[in-house]
Amino acid sequence: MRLLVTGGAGFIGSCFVRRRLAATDDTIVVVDKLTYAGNRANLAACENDPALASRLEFVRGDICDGGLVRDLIAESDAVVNFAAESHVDRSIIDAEAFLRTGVIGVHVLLETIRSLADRRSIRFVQVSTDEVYGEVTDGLSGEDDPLRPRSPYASAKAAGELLVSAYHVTHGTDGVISRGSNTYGPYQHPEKVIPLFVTNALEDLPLPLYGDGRQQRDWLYVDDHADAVGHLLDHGRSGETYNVAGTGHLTNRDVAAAILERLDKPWSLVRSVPDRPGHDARYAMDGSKLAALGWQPTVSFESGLADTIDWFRANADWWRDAKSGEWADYYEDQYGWRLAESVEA
Ligand code: NAD
Ligand code: TDX
Repeated sequence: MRLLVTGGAGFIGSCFVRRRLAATDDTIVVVDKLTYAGNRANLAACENDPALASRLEFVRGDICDGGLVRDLIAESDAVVNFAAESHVDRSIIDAEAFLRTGVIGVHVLLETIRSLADRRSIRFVQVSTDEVYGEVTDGLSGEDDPLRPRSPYASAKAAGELLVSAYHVTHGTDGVISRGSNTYGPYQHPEKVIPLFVTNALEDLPLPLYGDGRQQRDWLYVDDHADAVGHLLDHGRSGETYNVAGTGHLTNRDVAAAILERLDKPWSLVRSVPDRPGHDARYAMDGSKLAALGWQPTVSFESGLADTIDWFRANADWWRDAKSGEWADYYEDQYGWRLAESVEA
C-alpha cells in the first residue's frame, strides 16, 4: 500500500511509521507541519536506514492546505490521520489551533478523498481518543456511548470524528475511527505527564501533580497504540469506531510513585498544585470490540514504563531539545503560579 500518514513526525505517528515500514512493504509519505510537537528526529531511525528510507518520504506541510493535500492523497491508497494539537492544557490556554487542525484539517482531508472517489476508493483512518467520552465515573465506555467531551481538545477530536462518520453515511467514504487510551512511551513530548515527571525527576525538579492526584487513566504503550491503528487500517470495518484500551488503570499518584521508585528519587519531589480546570477524573474503555477483530494490547504498564524511563535516561539530548525554545514560556504560564501555590502531596 501507499500510505499518507499525517502528523507522522509526532509521538504516536512516528512510532506507527517506524513499525509499519519495518513490518510491511508499504511506502509511506509523511506530511507534518512540524509544530512545537513535531520533530523530524523522530523519524531518523528510518531515514538513516537505506532499506527503510527508500520507502519513506517526508513533506513539511499543513493538512489544512487543500492544494498540497490533494496532490499527496491522489498518490495514496489510504490516509492515516494522526495530525492534531494533542495537549489538553494548551487547549485550555488557547483552543484555536485545535479547531483548525482537528476540524477544518479533517474536513480538508475528507473532502479531498471525496473529490477523488470517482477514480478509486481511498481508506481514511481517524486517530481519535478516549477523551471524547468525557469523564467516566464508573464502568467502561463502549463505542455506542454518548460523546460528552469536556475540554476544547476533546471537543475538537469529537468534531473530527463526527465528520468522518458523516462522510461515511452521506458520501460513502471508507472511514474507520480508533479511540485510543492515554498513551506513553519513547519520543513523547515532555509536556505530557509521564515524560514530564520522568524528565523533571531526572533533573530533581518538582513533579506538579494536579489536585489530589487521584484521577485515573488506563495507560497504553505507544507500540501497542501504533499496532492497533495498523490493525484497523488493514481489518477495521468501514464506518465503524473501535476503542483501543490500555493495560493499566492507575491513579496519577501511582504513576508518580512508580516513576520515582525506578529512578530512586524521593516522594518529596511531588507537589500538589492547583488542578486543571474541568479535569476529567477518570477514563476507562471496553476494548472487546477490537479484541473480537483480532487485536489486543500486549505491553504491561510495568514493562512499558521501565522501557520508557530507560529511553528518556539514554536520550537526554532529545528531551532537552523539546524543553527548549517556546518551552520556558509555556512552563512558566502553566506551572509558574501553580508551583508557587503548591503544597506537599
Ligand atoms: P503529537 O502532538 O506528539 O503529534 C502531533 C503531530 O501532528 C506533530 O508532529 C505535529 O507537528 C503534527 N501536526 C499538528 N498540526 C498539524 C497540521 N495542521 N498539519 C500537519 N501536521 C500537524 O501527538 P500524539 O500524542 O502523537 O497524538 C497523535 C494523535 O493521536 C492525535 O490525533 C491525538 O489526538 C491522538 N491520541 C493521542 C493520545 C495520547 O495519549 N498521546 C491518545 C489517544 C489519541
Ligand atoms: O503536570 C501535569 N500534572 C498532572 O497531574 C500534567 C501535564 C498532567 N497531570 C495529570 C492530568 C491527567 O489526569 O495527569 C493525567 C494525564 O495528563 P496528560 O498527560 O496531560 O494527558 P491527558 O490529559 O489524560 O490526555 C492524554 O490522553 C488522551 C493525551 O494528551 C491526549 O492527546 C489523548 O487524547
